Amino acid sequence: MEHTLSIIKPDAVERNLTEEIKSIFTKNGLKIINSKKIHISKEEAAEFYKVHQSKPFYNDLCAYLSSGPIFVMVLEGEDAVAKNRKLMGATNPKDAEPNTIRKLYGISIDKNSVHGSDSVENAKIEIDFFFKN
Ligand code: IDP
Ligand code: MG
Repeated sequence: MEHTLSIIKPDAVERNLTEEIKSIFTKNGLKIINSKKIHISKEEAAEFYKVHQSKPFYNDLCAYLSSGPIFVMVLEGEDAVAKNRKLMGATNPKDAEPNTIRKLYGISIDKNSVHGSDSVENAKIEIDFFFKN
């Protein structure tokens, strides 16, 4: 069984979309095996998103992820990484396929409601980041 990390970002937690988004995962064969609601610091967000540190949007991205509570989950299932990415939709909600989470709920390219690991390797790193004590 494969595992991946999903984050419901501040824009979606704030709009009380957590239960709706969780049900999209569970209805599509992804089991939520661990989860927590947390509010991370900008420094923690900077560490989490360090692969993007050279990007022009890095500072805003870190400020945004730490701007309010987030809901982090470990999803388990067959092809969990790819399945989650498909359910999320494209980074920019405008380009996302119909019925994907970002098409349904995303506000803009930065407030796009969810994060999902992009590979099995990064999923391990990201799960450890939030759930290894
Ligand atoms: P992903 O979340 O679909 O994997 P990434 O390219 O890994 O997309 O970017 C991480 C996050 O950075 C995105 O989810 C989005 O919130 C933000 N982001 C990506 N590209 C831009 C941009 O061009 N402007 C502002 N924010 C961006
Ligand atoms: Mg990414």
